[in-house]
Amino acid sequence: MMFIIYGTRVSRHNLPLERKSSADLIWPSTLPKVLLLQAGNKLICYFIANNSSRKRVNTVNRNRKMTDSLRMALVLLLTVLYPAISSAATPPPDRSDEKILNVYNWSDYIGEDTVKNFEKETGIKVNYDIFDSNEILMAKLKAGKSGYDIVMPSATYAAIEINAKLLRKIDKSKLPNRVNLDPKVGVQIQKVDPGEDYLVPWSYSFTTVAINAAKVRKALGPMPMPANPWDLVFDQKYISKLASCGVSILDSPGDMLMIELAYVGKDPYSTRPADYELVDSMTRKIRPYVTLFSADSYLNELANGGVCLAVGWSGDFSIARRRARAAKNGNDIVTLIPRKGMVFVFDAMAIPVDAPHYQNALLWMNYILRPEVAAGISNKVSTASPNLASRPFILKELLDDRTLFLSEEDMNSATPIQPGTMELMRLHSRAFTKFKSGL
Ligand code: N2P
Repeated sequence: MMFIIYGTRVSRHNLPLERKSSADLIWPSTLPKVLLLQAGNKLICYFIANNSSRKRVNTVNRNRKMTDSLRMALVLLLTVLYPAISSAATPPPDRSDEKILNVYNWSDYIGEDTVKNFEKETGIKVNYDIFDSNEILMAKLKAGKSGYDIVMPSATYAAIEINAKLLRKIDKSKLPNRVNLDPKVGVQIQKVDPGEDYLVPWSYSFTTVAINAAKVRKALGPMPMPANPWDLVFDQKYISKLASCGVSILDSPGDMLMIELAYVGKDPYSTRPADYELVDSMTRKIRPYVTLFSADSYLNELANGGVCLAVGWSGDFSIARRRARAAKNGNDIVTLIPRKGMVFVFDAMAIPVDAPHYQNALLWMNYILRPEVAAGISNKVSTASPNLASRPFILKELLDDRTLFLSEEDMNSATPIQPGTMELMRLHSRAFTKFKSGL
């Protein structure tokens, strides 16, 4: 039996040794006597000679005193087990010939025929799963072996994932259709992925607030609409009235905290505890009036009249508006554009470092970058496409919609993209859990 430790940071403290003094290390007799450690690119083998000492043997300078059987054991370890150990840092062998692609995307975020046409054209079977928050995606990537070949982080989170080496570099030579991208979009992506080595833009939208116009007017009674649309959500005076027709808060810690911090006049990327206390004292007051926390079903709730106000994504609001119109149910869904505090959301395709079907993932990316394919997605889910060449194929009603394709001025007023950090994510998540639980 062998005991193997994975990892790149090796120190004596990582070893299961009881250290009495520097010269006196006791190796528990219940543990195996051979250890393989990886330090950077170097493989180190520890041979536990007896109960009170250890000898280090590295791959270059083998201990000549080794017995034959030990040498045999080492050869076995190096040839059979080393590839398995190093797999934590290097991508697994590509299994693209299985003709499979596992995609993990947001809900309501793909065209009518996007998957079907790709399958027909390539013979690759697409397994399509959905998620509804960056935190869930991040947890999957951190746990590893998700099996996904394509994931869709938002830019701020993608920065953390790139730094944590959870994503694999893209072979850009396989993506000739990148020429179709809007260079302005490249500027945004470069904020989190300077060489555009890991991310291929999918779409952009805004986190803002939408209302069912008639229901909100009725619920507010004689009160006029506030000048700042965020007051409807964060000022007790308004939200207490709207609770009767339903209020949905976006179930996404990052988006909500950025909005809340901006609302109380603080930096949306703040890590100062005092700023979070300020947010806490505000959200505490409005918590009783929130009737739903959602990052997906809110769209239908808005369309069907289940809620009259929702914080969510501009593309989803447009889908809700279209669904309500198609159903002729009289619900007029209006996206509001606050002067400040909207969050600029940028989602991009990426390949997990351990994706099993890397080549298929590249085929998919290049396919999505075709103008008609990109337009097919935008036309279905109402998001602004980063694909400049797709513009001629995009429905005019969407192109003319200033709540989707924002004016330059509105665009500049939204909270810009910045690379996130684990600390920021933790602060956002903690504050949001407090808000949700009401504790
Ligand atoms: C979900 C679309 C928005 C995703 N339907 C935001 N990252």
